[in-house]
Amino acid sequence: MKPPVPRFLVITDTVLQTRYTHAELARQAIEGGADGIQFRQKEGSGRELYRAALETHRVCQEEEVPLIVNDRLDIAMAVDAEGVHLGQEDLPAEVARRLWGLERLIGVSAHTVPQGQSALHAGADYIGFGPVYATGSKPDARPPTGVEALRRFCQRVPLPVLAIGGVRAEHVSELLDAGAYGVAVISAVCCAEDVVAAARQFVEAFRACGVLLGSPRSG
Ligand code: TZP
Ligand code: MG
Repeated sequence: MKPPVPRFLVITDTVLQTRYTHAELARQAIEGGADGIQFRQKEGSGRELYRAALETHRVCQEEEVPLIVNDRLDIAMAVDAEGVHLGQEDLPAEVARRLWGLERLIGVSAHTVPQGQSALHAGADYIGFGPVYATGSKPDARPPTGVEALRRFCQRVPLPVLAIGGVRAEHVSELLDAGAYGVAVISAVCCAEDVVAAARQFVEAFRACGVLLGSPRSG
């Protein structure tokens, strides 16, 4: 069965911090209450990515939290992940859907309403919209959209929207208020001194808005 779209997706990017592996980050983020993990590694051979994603998936499976692989449908399929996240320059979502079937999560990064609508028609399950705030984690990021652009996007694209880019726990309330379904976060969790505590702050911020996350550790 297809898992629910995560509301608090922690993206493990080991370029930004070198203390922990993807699997170690995933374990701590889940311990803190993340209800989804995205494996994101822009560099390395297919073999390296496969090994690291496989190890990360084992952790996610133990904890019953879905793993979504960024960019690479081949790696996502190879490790039997729960989903894949595709950018505008990656494989089209309809191709991923055709190759991988209806039971997997497919996320698409969208920056404009037409991109969001095509993702909807291509069979995407959710959208990553951003960067909403300034981010230091993506060298080729566009300028921040701000919260009002997120609000307009959410009004026009009837899919769950995860706000991404510079998101911190204190933003959760205004992002949900703008119509976001959830958030996707790298640095606020993965670069924190205490990864578990940083993730818990997000869980608390969701709870303060009346949103209880579905993960086994967020209760
Ligand atoms: N896509 C848009 S912004 C971004 C990605 C992958 C980086 C998000 O990282 P951070 O550290 O949460 O700003
Ligand atoms: Mg991508």
